[in-house]
Amino acid sequence: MSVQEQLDELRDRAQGELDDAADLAAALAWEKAHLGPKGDVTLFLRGVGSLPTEDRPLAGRAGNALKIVLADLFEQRRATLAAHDLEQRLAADAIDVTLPGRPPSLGAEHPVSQMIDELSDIFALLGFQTVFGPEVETARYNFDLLNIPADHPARDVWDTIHVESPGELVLRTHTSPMQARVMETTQPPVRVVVPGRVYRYEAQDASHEWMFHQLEGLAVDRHITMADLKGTLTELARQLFGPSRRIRFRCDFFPFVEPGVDFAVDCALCNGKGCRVCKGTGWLEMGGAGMVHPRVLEGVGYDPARYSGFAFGLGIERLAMMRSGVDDVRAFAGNDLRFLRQFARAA
Ligand code: YSA
Repeated sequence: MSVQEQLDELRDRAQGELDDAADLAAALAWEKAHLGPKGDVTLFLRGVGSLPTEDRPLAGRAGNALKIVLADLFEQRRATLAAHDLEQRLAADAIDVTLPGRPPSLGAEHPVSQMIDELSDIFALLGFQTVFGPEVETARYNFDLLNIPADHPARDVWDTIHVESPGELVLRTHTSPMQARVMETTQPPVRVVVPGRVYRYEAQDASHEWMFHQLEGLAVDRHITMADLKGTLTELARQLFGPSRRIRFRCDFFPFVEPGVDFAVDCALCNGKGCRVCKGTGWLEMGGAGMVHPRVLEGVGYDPARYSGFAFGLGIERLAMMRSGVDDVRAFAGNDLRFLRQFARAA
């Protein structure tokens, strides 16, 4: 076979293979096989020196011409395949800008926050201002100023979570510490409600959480009596639950009141028949209350001979349970959107 025939055969074969290269990777492999340092065209050109002298000029020219032709063909094929590749990737990543957008999911106010707003509104109409206090509290406000000294057995019933051990700081076990904080900075008449989180190291069940919310209420003035306390909480129950829900006051003990009561409503979940939420009694305790103890008044510099007051602490989740028929207090902090969405109000 003459040199020219060899090169013609090489050119036909290389051209056929290049036409068959289906993608860029195959085209690059083709370039290496024919035009790379160990490619067949390169090897041919390197071998020209060993040909008979008379064949060398023709072989050299023809070999170089073939190299240029193949490099040209390669460049055209590479450009075609690269364009095709880009087209395919664009098609795969295509975004249809005419599709309607996904509506962002809007948050809604938590049922406990809704209850707090509602309670603040009701108490505002009764002349009470809403104020807030710290959740990390000193033992002085959480206990001492509430007539619960350090060695008093009543401290044990509060299931306290201590921030420092041993130490002065606790997570407040109730909103009552705000009674002293408000009175220390205000002169009577005082009428405040204090909503907020409280914490207790307590076993959980359908009506007990370890973190829950209370609403403290405090009224101090001349001539405040137990009738004012009962009237205020009765009005609250009417506003929240309507005229037919029964309410009950029973004697109870809290070191910071004298006398003290517990305030309950008949269980809305079983209509007073008895269930696991009201523990079969037909009543669910909403809060503790009473006439502010003279020692508490003295502790903040008020004269108990001149001023009297009532105070109460209500469980906000319990009120929301009775109001909306929720049968487990743990649902409020459970973070289940199916539960929470039922309370979403239209904006
Ligand atoms: C009493 C007299 C006052 O002059 C002022 C306030 C008080 C209330 C007192 N500070 C207190 O915390 N009483 S309490 O321990 O009985 O809690 C009050 C209310 O919080 C309960 O009636 C109940 O409704 C709610 N509660 C108590 N423990 C709870 C709870 N709610 C959910 N989970 C718990 N673990």
